[in-house]
Amino acid sequence: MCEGDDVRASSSGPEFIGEKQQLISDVFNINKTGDDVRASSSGPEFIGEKQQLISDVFNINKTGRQSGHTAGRSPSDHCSRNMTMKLVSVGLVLLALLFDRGMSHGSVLPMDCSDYHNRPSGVYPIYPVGSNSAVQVYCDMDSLGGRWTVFQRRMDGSVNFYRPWYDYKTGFGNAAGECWLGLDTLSHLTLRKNYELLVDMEDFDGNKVFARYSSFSVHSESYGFTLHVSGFTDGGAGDSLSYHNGQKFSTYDKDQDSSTVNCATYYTGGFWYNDCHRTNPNGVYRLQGNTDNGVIWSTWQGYSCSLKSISMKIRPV
Ligand SMILES: [Ca+2]
Repeated sequence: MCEGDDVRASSSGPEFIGEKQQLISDVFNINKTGDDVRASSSGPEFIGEKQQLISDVFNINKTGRQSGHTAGRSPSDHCSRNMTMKLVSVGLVLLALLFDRGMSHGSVLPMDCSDYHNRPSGVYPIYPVGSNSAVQVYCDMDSLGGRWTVFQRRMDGSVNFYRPWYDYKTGFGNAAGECWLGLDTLSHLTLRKNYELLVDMEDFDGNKVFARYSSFSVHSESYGFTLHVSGFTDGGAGDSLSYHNGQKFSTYDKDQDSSTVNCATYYTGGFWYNDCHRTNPNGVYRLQGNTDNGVIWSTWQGYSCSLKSISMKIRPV
């Protein structure tokens, strides 16, 4: 996952939502299973469910207190206690409704960036596998309709991408900057929903192009995090990724490529190498110049011209 400690201070909006969400979860102990909450939480009905839940809690509390402490109370004690409970109840309902307005329709825990609506691009928490799976990600709310969950980004060379299997499996970097979300999270997300993929890139002359794929998924670790990508649409970049379709992921300490050499070592990155690549987005970041192991998208800039920036992002279809 992407480390976001230094990012949280600058993302008060989403963090605040997350706190409210956690508070509500803690109060009502809902969504603890980590299963898909969307099916049972659609819009106004779910608000009604929460209100009922709040009423139930209120009644339980009231019943418990009354049964245990009825002796010696004056009518005014009873009255003020009821008033206090009603105020608490109203407060909780308002909190639940406020929380609900901040979230998307029918989703309590945002599973990915598509669950955030009418927000600017930035770092937000998502919950790929339930309430205990919070991950900070960068949400691209601008490109081609927005709501993209960024799982890979290069932009300034601030993060080393020549890393071992464990790092690519669990994620590294900074959600606000250069980042790899992690194969575990990618696999969890894409096995639960159908996703499309957008790859945005820019060269050092300021030219911007993209490649889009209508279907993208990553199989589980037991299948080597195999890449499945198809449905190419050209945004000027050409198709450098289909060559990697069906490949397992490889790092310098786990060679699962289709070459006699260790592609991850040879091209100084980690990727779904074949024999070896048509694109090397996790290669060495170069400020300028030709390189064999740079950040490459060959169908646009060839095999030796490293890009200024590239980001890979997914959105449910
Ligand atoms: Ca090999």
